[in-house]
Amino acid sequence: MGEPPILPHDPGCIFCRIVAGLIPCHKLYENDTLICFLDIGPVVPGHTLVVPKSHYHNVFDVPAELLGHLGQFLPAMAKAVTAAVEAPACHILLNNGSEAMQSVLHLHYHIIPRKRGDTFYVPWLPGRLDVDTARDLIVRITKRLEI
Ligand code: DGP
Repeated sequence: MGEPPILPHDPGCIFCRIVAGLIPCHKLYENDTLICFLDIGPVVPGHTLVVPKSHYHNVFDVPAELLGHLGQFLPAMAKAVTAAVEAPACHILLNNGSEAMQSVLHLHYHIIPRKRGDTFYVPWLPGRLDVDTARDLIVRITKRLEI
């Protein structure tokens, strides 16, 4: 048996401290790669966080393989959470950067079960996509796409 791998870790990060067992949480599940626990400030009952054990800021710096693990895992936890609170739907949401409402700078997904008429409100105010803007964006985005 070898030593367990040393994960990227930030001692000042609240989620790293939860992963290390230094701060308690209401844990739902964990494996070698990730941990799931109830959000301390649920926007609706069942609001759950899926958190990789390694410290990465967000999808801009997380290795693709880890993101793959998280992506494969998410449907099972989302199904369990929504079924447990008898919700027909859920958000699987990732705030990617401070300006996008990420307050804990350790990558995580929110699972937020949704029911018709619930109290969670997302102020999503659609604008209008005009043709010139769309053409300009297609050029600017596709020339930066590194795949
Ligand atoms: P975000 O804004 O996407 O970074 O969401 C961070 C979430 O983490 C927020 O909904 C509250 C939750 N949270 C912050 N600190 C703690 C904690 O110590 N324990 C738990 N369970 N959740 C936390």
